[in-house]
Amino acid sequence: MTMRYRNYIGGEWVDAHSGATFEDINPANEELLGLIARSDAQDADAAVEAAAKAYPAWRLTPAPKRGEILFRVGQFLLERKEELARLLTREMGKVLPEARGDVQEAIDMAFYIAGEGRRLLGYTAPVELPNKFGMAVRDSVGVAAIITPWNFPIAIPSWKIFPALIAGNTVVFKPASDTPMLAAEFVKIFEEAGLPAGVLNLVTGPGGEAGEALLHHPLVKIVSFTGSTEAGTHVAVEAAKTLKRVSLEMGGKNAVIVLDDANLDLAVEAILWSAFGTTGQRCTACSRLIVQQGIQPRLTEALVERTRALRLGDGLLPTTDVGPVINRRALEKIHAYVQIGQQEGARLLCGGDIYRDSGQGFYYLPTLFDRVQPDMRIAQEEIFGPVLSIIAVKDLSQAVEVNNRVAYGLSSSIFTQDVNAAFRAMRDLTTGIVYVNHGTTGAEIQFPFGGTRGTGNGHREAGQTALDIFTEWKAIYVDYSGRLQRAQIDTGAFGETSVSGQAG
Ligand code: UN1
Repeated sequence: MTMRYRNYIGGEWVDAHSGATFEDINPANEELLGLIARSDAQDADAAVEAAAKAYPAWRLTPAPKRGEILFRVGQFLLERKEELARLLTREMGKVLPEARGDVQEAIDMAFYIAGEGRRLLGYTAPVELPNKFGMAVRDSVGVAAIITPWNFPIAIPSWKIFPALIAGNTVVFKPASDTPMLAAEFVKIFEEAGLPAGVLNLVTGPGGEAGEALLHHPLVKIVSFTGSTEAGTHVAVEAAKTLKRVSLEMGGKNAVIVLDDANLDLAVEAILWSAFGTTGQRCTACSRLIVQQGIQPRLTEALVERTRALRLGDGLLPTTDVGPVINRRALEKIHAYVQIGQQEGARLLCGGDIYRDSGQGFYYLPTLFDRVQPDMRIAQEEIFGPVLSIIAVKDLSQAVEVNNRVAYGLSSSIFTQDVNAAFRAMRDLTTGIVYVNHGTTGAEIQFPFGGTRGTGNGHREAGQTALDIFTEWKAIYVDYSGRLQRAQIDTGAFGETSVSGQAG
């Protein structure tokens, strides 16, 4: 029986008002998984109105109480980790151990942020005048529109939804149309955990219809978006028209640097995991290997051998190393980039084609290029698939320069045993995340996540910085002198009068 998934608006599961649906397909075998509500602007507007209606009461719910609900969500996620991970693999394609990791990241975020219910720290500082007190506190902002991609169908929504809710905002959640089922299961857990109606709303459907309405609705105060740089730029431009706060996480062109003195075996393991884990479909995936000339032959040889041995297949099978890519469009885009690479003069070492042995599903052979020049399109543009370009350099300075000379700046990594080289790299790599002796993926939720240049617009998700996206600072001054005290003024025309006589 085909599952039917609905929107969740004001605490009710409802069809799109038009009754329209779209199909959700398993990328491993093209099986139909479910029929999903195809929302348009009218559905999105209804969700925003429900969120706006729920906002005043949620804002005044004490943050520790909000936190208790989020702790319950974390507990339910933990109990259902396996079930959610299996659905995630079927809907999105990543191999089961990685799907479990995706759910685990949501669990980590739930518990981390639920604890903020008893922190949400502001600060006090001394003030200039006697008998006066100053403090800075965090306030909620209003309705947040949360627009998420398919590659981390539960982790990325959790990075946005938990901080938005703990801070007292209400949410309209618009997941990618490739992974709406997992989004709906996630929302059901909030419902079961006792989140009041209207605080979290779900609208599914292609971005062009429902998503666009969220960018324009005057009651939406924050837009938090993860996706391509092209789509994110559009979000920023449209949302600016009504002065919304916009937080963007976009593309990456992340590199691993390997210096001659590196631990070769460790570097090989880390590069394979970063480049071909999640079939290369992470914002943090490694798509460039910047290697010093001395170690290059041995490293390349080891990588070719190991890449050829990777087993493609359904992510539910324990024998699978690399799952499918998300859909046919992605498959075609990846293949087009491989052809561009060959036309540009890079040398194809292995892979380089659609894998058709499985008959059905969207599989691409893990692909390695060498003789890649830093300015080639395959070394500059985000491919979002299992394609790694090897770029040779003579030393650390050139490696850093090549790393930094792309339009993105999410993650970078260096393998070396030289502490001086490692510290220079930490200082000079201009990405939001830097790893030493570890690949480019695997960020933990208690640290800021985000990037420079075309990767972001200055915000950082996760960590304490997540709260800055979803709160408004309010500075409060309390003058208990009973007199008019004037900050910054030496002497004044108005004099200093005692008003109540209770000063001091
Ligand atoms: C992403 O690819 O958009 O750091 C998120 C990592 C994961 C999150 C990736 N924790 O690779």
